[in-house]
Amino acid sequence: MNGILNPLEHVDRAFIYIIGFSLFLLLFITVLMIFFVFKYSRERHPEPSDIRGNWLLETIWTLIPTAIALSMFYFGWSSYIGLRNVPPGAIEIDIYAQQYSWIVVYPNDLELEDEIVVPKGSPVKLNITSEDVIHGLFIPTFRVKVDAVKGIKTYVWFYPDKEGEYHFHCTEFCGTGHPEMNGVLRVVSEEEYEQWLEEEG
Ligand SMILES: [Cu+2]
Repeated sequence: MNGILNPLEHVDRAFIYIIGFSLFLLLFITVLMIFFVFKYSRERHPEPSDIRGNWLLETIWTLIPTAIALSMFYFGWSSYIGLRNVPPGAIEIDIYAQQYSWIVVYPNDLELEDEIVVPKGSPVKLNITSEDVIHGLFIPTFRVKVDAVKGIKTYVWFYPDKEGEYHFHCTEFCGTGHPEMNGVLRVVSEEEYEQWLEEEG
Protein backbone atom coordinates (compact mmCIF):
# COMPACT_ATOMS: atom_id res chain seq x y z
CA MET A 1 0.00 0.00 0.00
CA ASN A 2 2.98 2.30 -0.83
CA GLY A 3 3.70 3.08 2.83
CA ILE A 4 0.33 4.68 3.60
CA LEU A 5 -1.32 3.54 6.81
CA ASN A 6 -4.98 3.16 6.05
CA PRO A 7 -6.87 4.66 9.03
CA LEU A 8 -9.78 2.37 8.16
CA GLU A 9 -7.92 -0.57 9.70
CA HIS A 10 -7.07 1.43 12.82
CA VAL A 11 -10.69 2.48 13.30
CA ASP A 12 -11.89 -1.11 12.89
CA ARG A 13 -9.22 -2.38 15.26
CA ALA A 14 -10.25 0.16 17.93
CA PHE A 15 -13.90 -0.77 17.46
CA ILE A 16 -13.30 -4.52 17.71
CA TYR A 17 -10.99 -4.11 20.69
CA ILE A 18 -13.46 -1.97 22.67
CA ILE A 19 -16.55 -4.03 21.79
CA GLY A 20 -14.63 -7.27 22.44
CA PHE A 21 -13.49 -6.11 25.87
CA SER A 22 -16.99 -4.86 26.69
CA LEU A 23 -18.52 -8.22 25.79
CA PHE A 24 -15.86 -10.10 27.75
CA LEU A 25 -16.43 -7.91 30.84
CA LEU A 26 -20.20 -8.23 30.52
CA LEU A 27 -19.99 -12.03 30.49
CA PHE A 28 -17.23 -12.26 33.11
CA ILE A 29 -18.94 -9.96 35.61
CA THR A 30 -22.38 -11.53 35.09
CA VAL A 31 -21.10 -15.07 35.56
CA LEU A 32 -19.01 -14.07 38.60
CA MET A 33 -21.96 -12.23 40.13
CA ILE A 34 -24.29 -15.23 39.75
CA PHE A 35 -21.60 -17.49 41.20
CA PHE A 36 -21.11 -15.19 44.22
CA VAL A 37 -24.86 -14.96 44.81
CA PHE A 38 -24.89 -18.73 45.41
CA LYS A 39 -21.51 -19.12 47.06
CA TYR A 40 -21.92 -16.28 49.56
CA SER A 41 -25.63 -16.62 50.29
CA ARG A 42 -26.61 -16.10 53.95
CA GLU A 43 -27.18 -19.83 54.52
CA ARG A 44 -23.79 -20.93 53.23
CA HIS A 45 -21.85 -17.92 54.48
CA PRO A 46 -23.54 -16.31 57.49
CA GLU A 47 -20.48 -14.27 58.60
CA PRO A 48 -19.43 -11.69 55.93
CA SER A 49 -15.67 -11.14 55.74
CA ASP A 50 -14.25 -7.64 56.13
CA ILE A 51 -11.86 -6.69 53.31
CA ARG A 52 -11.54 -2.98 54.14
CA GLY A 53 -7.96 -1.69 54.08
CA ASN A 54 -6.66 -4.56 51.96
CA TRP A 55 -3.96 -2.71 50.00
CA LEU A 56 -3.28 -5.61 47.64
CA LEU A 57 -6.90 -5.83 46.51
CA GLU A 58 -7.20 -2.04 46.24
CA THR A 59 -4.03 -1.85 44.14
CA ILE A 60 -5.19 -4.63 41.83
CA TRP A 61 -8.64 -3.18 41.25
CA THR A 62 -7.15 0.24 40.57
CA LEU A 63 -4.31 -0.84 38.27
CA ILE A 64 -6.16 -3.35 36.08
CA PRO A 65 -9.08 -1.08 35.08
CA THR A 66 -6.63 1.80 34.54
CA ALA A 67 -4.56 -0.37 32.22
CA ILE A 68 -7.69 -1.46 30.33
CA ALA A 69 -8.93 2.12 29.95
CA LEU A 70 -5.48 3.31 28.82
CA SER A 71 -5.18 0.53 26.25
CA MET A 72 -8.59 1.55 24.84
CA PHE A 73 -7.38 5.14 24.73
CA TYR A 74 -4.27 4.01 22.87
CA PHE A 75 -6.31 2.27 20.15
CA GLY A 76 -8.71 5.21 19.87
CA TRP A 77 -5.93 7.78 19.79
CA SER A 78 -3.86 5.95 17.17
CA SER A 79 -6.87 5.68 14.87
CA TYR A 80 -7.74 9.35 15.45
CA ILE A 81 -4.18 10.38 14.56
CA GLY A 82 -4.42 8.23 11.43
CA LEU A 83 -7.64 10.01 10.46
CA ARG A 84 -6.17 13.49 10.98
CA ASN A 85 -2.72 13.08 9.38
CA VAL A 86 -3.14 13.44 5.65
CA PRO A 87 -0.36 11.72 3.68
CA PRO A 88 1.52 13.98 1.27
CA GLY A 89 0.32 14.01 -2.31
CA ALA A 90 -3.37 13.57 -1.52
CA ILE A 91 -5.88 14.69 -4.13
CA GLU A 92 -7.74 17.69 -2.69
CA ILE A 93 -11.43 18.11 -3.39
CA ASP A 94 -13.66 20.85 -1.92
CA ILE A 95 -17.05 19.90 -0.57
CA TYR A 96 -19.77 22.47 0.07
CA ALA A 97 -22.78 21.21 1.98
CA GLN A 98 -26.06 23.00 1.38
CA GLN A 99 -29.76 22.36 1.89
CA TYR A 100 -30.08 19.67 0.44
CA SER A 101 -27.13 18.49 -1.60
CA TRP A 102 -23.36 18.25 -1.72
CA ILE A 103 -21.44 20.46 -4.14
CA VAL A 104 -18.13 18.84 -5.08
CA VAL A 105 -15.43 21.06 -6.60
CA TYR A 106 -12.24 19.69 -8.17
CA PRO A 107 -8.92 21.59 -8.43
CA ASN A 108 -9.67 22.29 -12.13
CA ASP A 109 -13.00 23.94 -11.11
CA LEU A 110 -15.04 20.98 -12.30
CA GLU A 111 -18.24 20.97 -10.25
CA LEU A 112 -20.41 17.96 -9.39
CA GLU A 113 -23.50 17.50 -7.27
CA ASP A 114 -23.94 14.53 -4.94
CA GLU A 115 -21.13 12.68 -6.68
CA ILE A 116 -17.45 12.24 -5.89
CA VAL A 117 -15.15 10.43 -8.31
CA VAL A 118 -11.68 9.39 -7.14
CA PRO A 119 -8.95 7.14 -8.48
CA LYS A 120 -8.07 3.93 -6.71
CA GLY A 121 -4.77 3.98 -4.86
CA SER A 122 -4.35 7.71 -4.16
CA PRO A 123 -5.17 9.27 -0.80
CA VAL A 124 -8.03 11.78 -1.06
CA LYS A 125 -8.47 14.85 1.11
CA LEU A 126 -11.93 16.41 1.26
CA ASN A 127 -12.03 20.05 2.40
CA ILE A 128 -15.45 20.57 3.88
CA THR A 129 -17.62 23.50 4.80
CA SER A 130 -21.29 24.43 4.77
CA GLU A 131 -23.14 27.13 2.87
CA ASP A 132 -25.98 27.32 5.38
CA VAL A 133 -26.91 25.14 8.37
CA ILE A 134 -24.91 22.34 9.99
CA HIS A 135 -24.59 19.20 7.89
CA GLY A 136 -22.54 16.07 8.47
CA LEU A 137 -20.58 14.16 5.85
CA PHE A 138 -20.49 10.41 6.47
CA ILE A 139 -18.82 7.90 4.16
CA PRO A 140 -19.37 4.61 6.03
CA THR A 141 -17.15 2.47 3.78
CA PHE A 142 -14.08 4.57 4.61
CA ARG A 143 -15.05 5.23 8.27
CA VAL A 144 -15.07 8.96 7.62
CA LYS A 145 -17.48 11.36 9.33
CA VAL A 146 -17.30 15.08 10.02
CA ASP A 147 -19.66 17.98 10.57
CA ALA A 148 -19.88 20.71 7.93
CA VAL A 149 -20.32 24.12 9.57
CA LYS A 150 -20.71 27.49 7.87
CA GLY A 151 -17.65 29.67 8.37
CA ILE A 152 -15.44 26.75 9.41
CA LYS A 153 -13.16 24.79 7.08
CA THR A 154 -12.47 21.25 8.10
CA TYR A 155 -11.31 18.12 6.34
CA VAL A 156 -11.26 14.36 6.22
CA TRP A 157 -9.09 12.04 4.21
CA PHE A 158 -9.39 8.45 3.13
CA TYR A 159 -7.54 5.88 1.12
CA PRO A 160 -9.69 4.35 -1.64
CA ASP A 161 -8.01 0.99 -2.07
CA LYS A 162 -10.90 -0.80 -3.78
CA GLU A 163 -12.88 0.14 -6.84
CA GLY A 164 -16.64 0.42 -6.63
CA GLU A 165 -19.62 2.59 -5.81
CA TYR A 166 -20.16 3.65 -2.24
CA HIS A 167 -22.68 5.95 -0.65
CA PHE A 168 -22.32 8.98 1.53
CA HIS A 169 -24.95 10.67 3.64
CA CYS A 170 -25.76 13.76 5.63
CA THR A 171 -25.79 12.87 9.33
CA GLU A 172 -27.08 16.10 10.86
CA PHE A 173 -30.78 16.83 10.67
CA CYS A 174 -30.58 19.90 8.45
CA GLY A 175 -34.20 20.40 7.40
CA THR A 176 -37.08 18.72 5.64
CA GLY A 177 -34.91 17.55 2.73
CA HIS A 178 -32.32 15.91 4.99
CA PRO A 179 -33.25 12.30 4.11
CA GLU A 180 -32.53 12.99 0.43
CA MET A 181 -29.11 14.47 1.11
CA ASN A 182 -27.16 11.47 -0.12
CA GLY A 183 -24.48 10.99 -2.72
CA VAL A 184 -22.40 8.43 -4.53
CA LEU A 185 -18.66 8.00 -4.22
CA ARG A 186 -17.18 6.26 -7.25
CA VAL A 187 -13.73 4.76 -6.96
CA VAL A 188 -12.38 4.07 -10.44
CA SER A 189 -9.02 3.02 -11.88
CA GLU A 190 -6.28 5.62 -12.37
CA GLU A 191 -6.71 5.60 -16.19
CA GLU A 192 -10.46 5.86 -15.95
CA TYR A 193 -10.11 8.82 -13.57
CA GLU A 194 -7.68 10.71 -15.83
CA GLN A 195 -9.95 10.13 -18.80
CA TRP A 196 -13.04 11.21 -16.87
CA LEU A 197 -11.32 14.36 -15.55
CA GLU A 198 -10.28 15.31 -19.08
CA GLU A 199 -13.73 14.73 -20.57
CA GLU A 200 -15.64 16.47 -17.78
CA GLY A 201 -13.18 19.34 -17.38
CU1 LIG B 1 -27.69 18.07 5.51
